[in-house]
Amino acid sequence: MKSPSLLPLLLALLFPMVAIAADTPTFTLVLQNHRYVPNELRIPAQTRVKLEIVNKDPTPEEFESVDFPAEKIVMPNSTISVFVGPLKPGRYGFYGEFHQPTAKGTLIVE
Ligand SMILES: [Cu+2]
Repeated sequence: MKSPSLLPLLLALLFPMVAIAADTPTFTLVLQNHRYVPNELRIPAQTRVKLEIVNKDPTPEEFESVDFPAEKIVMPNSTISVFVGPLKPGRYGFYGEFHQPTAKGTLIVE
């Protein structure tokens, strides 16, 4: 049987998740011709951010960094989400493991 007294509990359980999801700053990187666009992305320091990586190329790529923990495959014509940070201010390189000569970029954390 449903009781009205459950409502505050449900709200308390659900609302923090909604608030966290809504407050996560989100940035988009597009892979096109095996390059990241933009190849420099400014994100806020000491903040967990969500990167949406859109692969417009007809081949898979792997978003990867040695400067922060990240390694995730992006299939052709697909989008993935990667959570990054919180990071200290600075410059953090990333690359596409499958096309390293061209697919490189920098997170500028400030
Ligand atoms: Cu890798």
